[in-house]
Amino acid sequence: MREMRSDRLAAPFPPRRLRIERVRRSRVRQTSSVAVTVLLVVVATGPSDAAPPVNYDESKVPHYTLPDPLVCRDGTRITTPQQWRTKRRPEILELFRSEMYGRAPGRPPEMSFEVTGVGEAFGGRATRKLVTIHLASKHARVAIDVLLYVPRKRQGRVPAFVGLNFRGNHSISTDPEVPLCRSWMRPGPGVVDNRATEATRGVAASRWPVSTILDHGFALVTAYYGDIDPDYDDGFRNGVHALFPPPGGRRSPHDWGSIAAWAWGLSRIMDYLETDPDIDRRHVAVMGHSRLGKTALWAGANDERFALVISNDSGCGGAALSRREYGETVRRINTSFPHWFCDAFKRYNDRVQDLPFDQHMLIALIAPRPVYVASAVEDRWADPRGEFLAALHAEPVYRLFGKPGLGIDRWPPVDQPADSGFIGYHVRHGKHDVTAFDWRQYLKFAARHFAR
Ligand code: GTR
Repeated sequence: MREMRSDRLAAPFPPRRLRIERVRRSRVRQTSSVAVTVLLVVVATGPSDAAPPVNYDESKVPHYTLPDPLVCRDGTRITTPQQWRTKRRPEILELFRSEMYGRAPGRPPEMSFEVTGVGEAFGGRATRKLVTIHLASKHARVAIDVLLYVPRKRQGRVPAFVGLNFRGNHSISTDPEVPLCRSWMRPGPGVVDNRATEATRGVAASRWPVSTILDHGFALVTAYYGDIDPDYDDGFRNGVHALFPPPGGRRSPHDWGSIAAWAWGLSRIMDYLETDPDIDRRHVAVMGHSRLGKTALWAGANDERFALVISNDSGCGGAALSRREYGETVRRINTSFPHWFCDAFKRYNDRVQDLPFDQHMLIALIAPRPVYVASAVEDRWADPRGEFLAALHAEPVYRLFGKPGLGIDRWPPVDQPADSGFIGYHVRHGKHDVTAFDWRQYLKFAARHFAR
């Protein structure tokens, strides 16, 4: 039995239930003085876009119908991998580009790679490489510092995990030879005047089990996401956006936001990896957590050189279905982070049911390459169940290629990964984070697929 809830494909969208919800809410306002006070405060402080309360109640998830990944806008049903590749996949990609993440440019006019340091790390188990990617156009110059740890015990080229980090390359381990990141950083412990200090060396080490990754024969490649685009709303003037100013300084509603910029940066890292003699370019997995999990999915959807894609707790705008409106919603994410998506995405703030896609189709764009979606049971903001359902509804596209998908059709119990097919999934115990448990599954999944 497939999981049958309000996530049916092809069932009509019944607007009645939503209307009932609205009526109920307005009644509460009339009868509760607390609600009236809250309303007055909101009016007095003036935010025009006060969002409805966050929904964590499964019974309040609206009924919805997901667009069928295998039916084109003109009604054509896709029945062969060839049709998917030439017709439906480009169509979906273009819809995500124009309506959600924004259209990114191609390679920059000037790009060069500078190896600034090679040494031993992790007690001689790894070769550490420091590489700077220099990007330039006639408008700006940008440098992205890439850190690689390559296992020294190896025969030939090695497969790799590549993922952006939140706090600088120096934060992923206590390796003293990694230069302190000098780029703009969001406020946080050990960050002074938006710059990292030595106090932040190694602070993200629990999310990056470098030794274990090396022991499994993989290289780890990482870069600070703020080197690509600082994570604040500056009207898209800094970071890699500065390389490509829009004509006349006027952005189109479909121009790239920050997630698209970070994903574009991952592709530039891939450009470098293709030139590195230690890396097996056919076996590069892209991985990311949270906003960088959204980024990993979008990078993998756009750039088929990523042979495997991992989304860790990516939530709204990542693996979670937008139509469920559980936890973080499209309206909320567009309000808190107006720079993450293209402006056209804001048109869907209050009408997600009109989106010409949902996030199952983002996952489907990765087919037939293996993809792994991970949730955490306490991470309700990211809608763990909605992440599972998106993975489940990507399956028809994998089946089109003759590839097994999840192998289950119900949300699995906590800590029981479904990893036998080409779509992996788990919901682990605990909070929004990347843990040793998560990495164990990714290493196993990647080792199995890359061994083929
Ligand atoms: C939250 C945001 C999420 C997620 C997270 C993160 O504030 O609402 O979408 O991306 O940040 O990236 O840590």
